[in-house]
Amino acid sequence: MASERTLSIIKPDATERNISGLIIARLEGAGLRVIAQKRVWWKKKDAQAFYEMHKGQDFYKGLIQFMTSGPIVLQVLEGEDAIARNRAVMGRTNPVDAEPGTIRKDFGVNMQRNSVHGSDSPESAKREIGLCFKKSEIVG
Ligand code: YYY
Ligand code: MG
Repeated sequence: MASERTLSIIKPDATERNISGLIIARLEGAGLRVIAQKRVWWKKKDAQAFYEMHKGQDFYKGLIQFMTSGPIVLQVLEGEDAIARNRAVMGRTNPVDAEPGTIRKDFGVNMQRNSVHGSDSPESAKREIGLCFKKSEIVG
């Protein structure tokens, strides 16, 4: 597998608890390199654009509300098999189901406040990176 890029987000429940650094250490420890990073506070339209594929789901409104409730950290991660590697170190969506040693198991609060986002495919990584970063902000 060649080197790949993926979009990572540290969510408001994690910035609120001041554990961004602990999460970044987990990502770096898994062999992922941060090649772009910024702290932002999303407006409703930013969250709606990012999560457009979930529109209509019962959790959508709560998700948009949560993702605009505080600062988040947007990151591009690079590494071998970065998309799957990031998903593996994140753990399953619901922290209760996440494997021991994963970010969501150790830091996630519940299904909504699950600390991190990671792209789920090469197509979504490309779309999400393009939504969140200009080319000049990515320094590989
Ligand atoms: O990719 P991942 O974040 O693991 O889960 P998705 O199914 O893409 O859902 C995105 C996001 O929505 C999830 O991280 C939390 C929230 N969510 C929720 O609050 N309740 C659900 N039943 C499903 C998802
Ligand atoms: Mg997803």
